[in-house]
Amino acid sequence: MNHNMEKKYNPKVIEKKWQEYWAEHETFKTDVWDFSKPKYYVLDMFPYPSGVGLHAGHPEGYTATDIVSRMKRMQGYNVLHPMGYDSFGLPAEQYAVNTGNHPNGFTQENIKTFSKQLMELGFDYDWTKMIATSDPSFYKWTQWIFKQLYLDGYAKYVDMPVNWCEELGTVLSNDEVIDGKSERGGFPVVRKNMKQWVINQPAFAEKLLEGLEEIDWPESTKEMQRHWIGKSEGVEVEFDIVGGGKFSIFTTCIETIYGITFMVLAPEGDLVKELMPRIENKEEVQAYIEETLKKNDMDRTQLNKTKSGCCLKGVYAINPVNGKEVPLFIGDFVLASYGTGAVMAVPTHDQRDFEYAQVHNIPMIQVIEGADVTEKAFEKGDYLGKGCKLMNSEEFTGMTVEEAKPAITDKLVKMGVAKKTVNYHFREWIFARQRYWGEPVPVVYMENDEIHVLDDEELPLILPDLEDYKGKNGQAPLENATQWKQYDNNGIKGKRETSTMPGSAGSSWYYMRYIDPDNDKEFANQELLKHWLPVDLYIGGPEHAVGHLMYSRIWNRYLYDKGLSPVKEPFKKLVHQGMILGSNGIKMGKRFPEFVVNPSDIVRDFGADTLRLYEMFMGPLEVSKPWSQQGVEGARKFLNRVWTFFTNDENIVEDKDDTLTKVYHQTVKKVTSDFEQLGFNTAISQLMIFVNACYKAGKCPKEYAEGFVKMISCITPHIGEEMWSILGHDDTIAFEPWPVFDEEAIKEDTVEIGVQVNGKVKGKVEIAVDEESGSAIAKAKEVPGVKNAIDGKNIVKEIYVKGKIINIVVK
Ligand code: ANZ
Repeated sequence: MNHNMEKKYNPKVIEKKWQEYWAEHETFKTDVWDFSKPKYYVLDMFPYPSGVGLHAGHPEGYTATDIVSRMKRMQGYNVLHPMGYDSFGLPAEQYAVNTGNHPNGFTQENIKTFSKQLMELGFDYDWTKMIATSDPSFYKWTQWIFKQLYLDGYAKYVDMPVNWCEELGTVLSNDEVIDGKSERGGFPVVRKNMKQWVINQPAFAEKLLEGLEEIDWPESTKEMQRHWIGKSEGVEVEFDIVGGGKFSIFTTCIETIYGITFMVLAPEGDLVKELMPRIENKEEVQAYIEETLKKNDMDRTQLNKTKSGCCLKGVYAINPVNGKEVPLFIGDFVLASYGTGAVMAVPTHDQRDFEYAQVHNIPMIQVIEGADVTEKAFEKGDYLGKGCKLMNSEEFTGMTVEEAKPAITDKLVKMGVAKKTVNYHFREWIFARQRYWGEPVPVVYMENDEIHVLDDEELPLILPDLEDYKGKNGQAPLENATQWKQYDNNGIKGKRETSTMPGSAGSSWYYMRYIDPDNDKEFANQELLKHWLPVDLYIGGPEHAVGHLMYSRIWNRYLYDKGLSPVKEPFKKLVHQGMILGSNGIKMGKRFPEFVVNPSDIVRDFGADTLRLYEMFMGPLEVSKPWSQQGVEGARKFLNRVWTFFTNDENIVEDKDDTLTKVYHQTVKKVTSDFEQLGFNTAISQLMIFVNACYKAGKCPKEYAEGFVKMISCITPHIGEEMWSILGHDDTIAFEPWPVFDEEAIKEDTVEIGVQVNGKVKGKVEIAVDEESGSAIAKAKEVPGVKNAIDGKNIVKEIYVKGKIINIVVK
């Protein structure tokens, strides 16, 4: 029978057919309680359900995880591959402000559109496990985890300087501020003191650093996290003040202590206030302090800023190593919030100190040899050279920097004026926003000023409806919820917190909830978490390197320490996909709307399988690559070619002749290992080689055809399923065993190796893999180029490195 000969590849029909089949049969529903197979948890960074739907970048990472999850399922794993929505956030809120409608309606609409689009791409998500962070049954547990953080002292309500953005009417975290402007919108951000909810991230700094050592993440991402944590080892030294009092400084370069010519205090620090009565130029100092308070940390610490400040006239400190009196200054480059809020300044060996000293005419003492004290030295970065010797440093003169560090520290420790310390640049995570569309913080400020955290039975604390979603005068919109705000329960009276949690709250633990999304007793069953964590493979954009990927590590580590997460690190392997650029090589976006590709258009015109295949064939997953419509057409052509060959039953033969054996096994081997390593473009190249070989052979043994269809079905599942059924199977291909390869069949029986004469390549020779040295060399000598080179010469030596090279030495 030849029933398929005439049937053309029609993705419209088969894609719909198989999407319906998978939905109807719940093909990809994971029984999380089935522990009989090994587990594999593969995770995508879930999208924010924006109003514009999927963009061309979404299918890239999602297809990558889809391929891996399909292969793992065929390899016998119980695979969990869920999808959900990071659905709290600013755009929905702005929509509410503009239209007066509740942001939830808008969000639900967007979620529907996204889910429909994702289903049209044929991803093997278990939709029964879908979550949305704005869903009360989800945020109940976000609030619950926050509550635990509060009860354990990690979430605190403190008065602190925050990044305030007037335009956005909210506080921003440090990573939402770039160059003194809001990341979103580019509005000015100022420092302002406010009572804030914060999470004590520095408490986890050391554990987070250690954890990085055990995970398979891009080194660049780990480095960004280390940098963000900013561990700094140094010494705290106490300085006496002439006429009474003392203060401490923090330095990482104690070896330069003989080079101190002044000290600088943070202008906003308490010490300056205490010293005020003794300061001769009070007005000048006061004016400078006020000036400083207007600036944010970024403006203050950037290297290229001028070193403003002023002297505290009449006040001197005493250098403990030599009793020298040194003047005190204030300068905004010293932050009250880092170290001790005071520095010893060594203008010869620190660039900021150097610039400050130049502006304020302060003398300099060089204490390290070889570092010439000019701006040039700083440009070269060699002013604190490794291995350089100390000078002008009493008994330490002549020691290297490395020797002097511990020696000087020892001396100061013995004098009782110093101790070794570690500082982290890592700050508290500001955990409240003056916004509506976020999780309410489940606390009440009681009439006696104490904080009452809600009982578990009161969770979720549901976001109330508002008539006006805009906060007045920068106040939280929930201030408008006059009824809701008032709390009166069991004799406890007070006012609810009206700010909400930041966007990163729900995404800090969502991957745990997928495992047990309907649990209403706990955030997830512990036995299930033990079985399913860690996530085996996590794919998402590099823009989350220090935000989401740091916060979720912190929440997990907290839960781990508490015995509520089974793993120290939640994401075992992490990969960032590259960006899909417009065909003009520029990021797709509003600037060049004509270059924006809508994945749904490609699905409509070419089919989902073509889109999937194309995005995987564009280049290595991790690199950014430009869109090419020709490439899309090429992908579609390849699928036509595949379809034409494998659905023609005249081409598929029962008996195996050996023509395709080698290329088939090579293909299985390469595709398997490429899929493991996420090398999809090279796997596709190999599949193309196989298809070409099939055309050349004119027929293909059924076993190989089936193996091929299984492999390609991971990339292009609809055509895969359809071809599988045409090959005579009734069931989905999803659980068919993954093809295996035979190493014997791949073994090359001949190799081509280079032949050198006196170290120069003169030609190549084909020999058997196990060729004897004597006959290999004899064959090599027959190669024309080699023959010429040795003709009439005296052969001194003949070397044969098996399977690699032959070298003939002549005189
Ligand atoms: C003297 C010195 C000499 C320094 C020298 C450096 C080079 P990290 O690595 O970031 O920890 N410092 C200390 N506290 C500060 C604060 N609150 N605001 C601004 N700067 C502060 O940097 C530590 C160095 O930064 C310290 O070492 C101190 O300057 C400065 F040749 O002390 B150093």
